[in-house]
Amino acid sequence: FTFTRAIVKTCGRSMISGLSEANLGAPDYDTALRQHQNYITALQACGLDVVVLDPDEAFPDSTFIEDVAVLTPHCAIVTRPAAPSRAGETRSISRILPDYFQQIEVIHEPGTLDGGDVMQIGDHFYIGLSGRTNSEGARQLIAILRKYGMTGSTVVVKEFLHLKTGVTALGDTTLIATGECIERPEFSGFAILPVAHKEAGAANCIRINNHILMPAGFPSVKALLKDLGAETIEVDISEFAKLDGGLTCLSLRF
Ligand code: CIR
Repeated sequence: FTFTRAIVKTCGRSMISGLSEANLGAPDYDTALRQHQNYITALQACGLDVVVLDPDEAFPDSTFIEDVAVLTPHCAIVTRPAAPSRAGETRSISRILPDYFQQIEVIHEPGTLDGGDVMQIGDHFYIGLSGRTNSEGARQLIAILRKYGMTGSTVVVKEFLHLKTGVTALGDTTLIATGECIERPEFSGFAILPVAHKEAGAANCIRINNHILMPAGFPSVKALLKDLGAETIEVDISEFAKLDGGLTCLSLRF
């Protein structure tokens, strides 16, 4: 959970036609831009040097940059997003990653993988098998991780868009989870902070250095994290939630 940098991508006006199952209406672009700026400020408050990429109007969902790459201490992996409208998003990240990583790997057809399905805890990566990530994508990622001395395993995801929609790591031994992710046998060795359905959005938090970023508007989860003694920073991402996006999706951290 020690990071020094993050990459984010500013949302473009086309975001209003991004993919969504949320039924919360279209996002307001100006509010989203402001929220994105606040998100960057929060990452900086955690001590990160933030690289801000320009918006790309051709890709309405490209602000959810977490999905196009998996960053590890030993290599970067360019993913292969399953949503047809997002497939071309990998081009711009492929150009940038060599500035920061010597080893670049790629997920190939017929594998599909979204970074939102990948939860790293130390040298181990939990990979959600979701509507976006297939078993071939997970198999390729595990093979790449092994090559660099890391490990991966799969977790079936049924209720959520991505694994990290339902569970994120607050530390090496603690997860915050909701719905089906609370009971998954794969996570039985962890202490789990359970999040009720009505605050499910708060299961997507980001632990960075000594801070935990959490989405604004979830008072009981905030209280729970406070009891843990964690230093939390709340960020309002209501406009991104309208596109099924959480806090983690908006950045790549390394
Ligand atoms: C999509 O459906 O691909 C975007 N509207 C939301 C992606 C959210 N990403 C994430 O959870 N990692």
